Amino acid sequence: PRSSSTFYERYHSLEDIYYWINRTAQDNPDKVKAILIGSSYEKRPLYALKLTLNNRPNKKAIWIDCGIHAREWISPAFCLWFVHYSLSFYKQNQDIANILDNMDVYVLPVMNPDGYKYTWTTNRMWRKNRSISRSSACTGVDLNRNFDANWCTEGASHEPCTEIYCGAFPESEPESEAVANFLRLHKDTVQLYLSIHSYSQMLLFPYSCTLDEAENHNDLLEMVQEAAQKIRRYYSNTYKYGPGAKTIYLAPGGSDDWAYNLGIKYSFTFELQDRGHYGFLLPPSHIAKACNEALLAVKTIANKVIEK
Ligand code: ING
Ligand code: ZN
Repeated sequence: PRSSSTFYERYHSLEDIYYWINRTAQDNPDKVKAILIGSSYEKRPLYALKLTLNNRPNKKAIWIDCGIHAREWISPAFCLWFVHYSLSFYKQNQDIANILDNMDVYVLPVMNPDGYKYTWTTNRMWRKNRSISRSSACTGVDLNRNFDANWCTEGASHEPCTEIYCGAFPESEPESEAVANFLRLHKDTVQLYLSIHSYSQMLLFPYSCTLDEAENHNDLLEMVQEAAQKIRRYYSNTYKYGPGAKTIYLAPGGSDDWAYNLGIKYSFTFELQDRGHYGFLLPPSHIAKACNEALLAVKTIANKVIEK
């Protein structure tokens, strides 16, 4: 018999997510702070939650962003899942306790609120943000091509009508600029960068913007390999892993490559479920498993970063 789904096993409108952010901060005043890091093209606030479950001094931090791409609904669902899990199971789960005792976690649930809203009201398959171009009738920049990492070379486009439009210049978009500004300010504490996408079930790391190997390639490879092995073992699911350019495709201007070049040496992009059957339209009944396996990957990688 199927039990009814919880809040975290459903997809939520942007308004509901803003309400949830506010409520989560209010209900946990000693553990959670909402930080306004900027605003979107259409002037919606970009709130990140900072989780501090242990007040130890000189802690390092993890950054997790979700919802860079509007139609990838499992991604914001994961950010909510992660925050809820952290607050609920800190006292019971060794892995999450070890992470939160050693690191603060910044979670940006929806990096592209204008696009997310648009997928709920107008076009479910929208990917980009909603910025209006000066040179074209087409709308939107691909925020994951708008960062300053081999910006707009092969794998991105100067044509505003494409899905991989890089924008007028690096960080031309308020959403990518806000994240970049925040990470520049906090680069000495943020040790692990995670960006959550879907779909295709992959654990990716730099570089995506070039075929060159990252300086700590072997470390990064070992981390995602262990995470993928655990997902196979505990969830019987397959995730590919490797550097973005060789595992998925050449893609310049991505946030993980940019964060890596900034000095955040543990930088990853996760592509969550599925492998294309439902694609972006992953049914709500799949949220729990998709989030739990991604959570296992986060735990595995974060705990390996802490050991380093
Ligand atoms: N995939 C990512 C994209 O932006 C990616 C792949 C990862 C690109 C890391 C750049 C850096 O195309 C999806 N599904 O969006
Ligand atoms: Zn994406």
